[in-house]
Amino acid sequence: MSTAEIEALFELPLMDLLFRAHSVHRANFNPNDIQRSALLSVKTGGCGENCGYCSQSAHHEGETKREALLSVDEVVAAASAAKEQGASRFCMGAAWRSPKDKDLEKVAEMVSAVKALGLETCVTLGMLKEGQAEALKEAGLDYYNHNLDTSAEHYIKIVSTHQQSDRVETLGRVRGAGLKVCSGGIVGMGESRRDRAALLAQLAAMAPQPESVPINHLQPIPGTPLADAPAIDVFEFVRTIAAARIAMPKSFVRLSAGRQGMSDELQAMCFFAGANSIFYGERLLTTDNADAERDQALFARIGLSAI
Ligand code: SAM
Ligand code: DTB
Ligand code: SF4
Repeated sequence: MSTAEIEALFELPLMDLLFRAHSVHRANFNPNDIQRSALLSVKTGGCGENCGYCSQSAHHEGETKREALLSVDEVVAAASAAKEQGASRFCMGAAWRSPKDKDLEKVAEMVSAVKALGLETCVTLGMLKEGQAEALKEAGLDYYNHNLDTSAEHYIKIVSTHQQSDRVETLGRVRGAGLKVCSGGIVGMGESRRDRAALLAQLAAMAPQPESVPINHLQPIPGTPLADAPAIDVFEFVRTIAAARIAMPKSFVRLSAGRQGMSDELQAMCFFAGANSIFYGERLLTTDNADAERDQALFARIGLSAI
């Protein structure tokens, strides 16, 4: 679908858009299923990139407390706890522009150990160079997360230390190594509706489309350039989920950062619009997530089952 076609979806009356998105959702998935991924920051803060939304950039006053790379044992303990709580996938994030080969070896060990617990594995480590995606695949990695984050046009206003095209290149390496792709973006960074449509068009144009598409609501971090970004209308967020579902009918669309601040009703509307995955567990990377008890209660009330 083109940017203009996706923009036209955004322009529909909300009820028409929801009906269309839910019909596409139903034709491709059981609408009562929800996939749950847990997240762990395995290396926190001190990142040399200047992504304007991020709590981990060394360029921002609001940088979070730095932590060195965790040990394999620490990661395994967190992954076991996540499995116990019901997560099916464990995603490990590192605040790197790109991993050094020595770091990658350590992460590969983490991946193998998490895989051995019977969990699906995902990592998000920044840009990859030749051969690194293959090494991760070899270690048992299922998914690589690397978000395009926003339209190419808006990206240059948010980050200047790399380009969105660098991210596209890494996604090519990930796909080339036979890994599944997790790629999505952030809504609420001062972008226009056209930027949101352009991001979805760019993701949808990938062949094959990403298996997993996280849609994050900006978590404004004090001391970052986007701390005071204007809030977007909640229905515009729902529209973004619905448009993602229509443009990428077979992808898992993940209702990602920002759930903590959303009402149960708003989350239910996002699930109706086609979101069928969440980040599950008390923490995202450096900020709090909706807690698991609340999620379980919500799923029980509305009849969603974990897959
Ligand atoms: N350094 C790697 C990278 O940039 O790809 C991996 C970690 S980075 C924190 C992973 C993703 O988290 C970003 O691409 C962005 O989509 C999301 N993210 C980071 N900070 C966020 C925030 N404040 N609100 C919403 N999403 C955020
Ligand atoms: C993604 O799309 N969202 C996650 C994960 N992929 C790595 C990260 C959200 C981070 C939210 C802000 C924080 O906790 O630092
Ligand atoms: Fe944050 Fe990743 Fe950007 Fe580093 S590269 S500042 S960790 S989003």
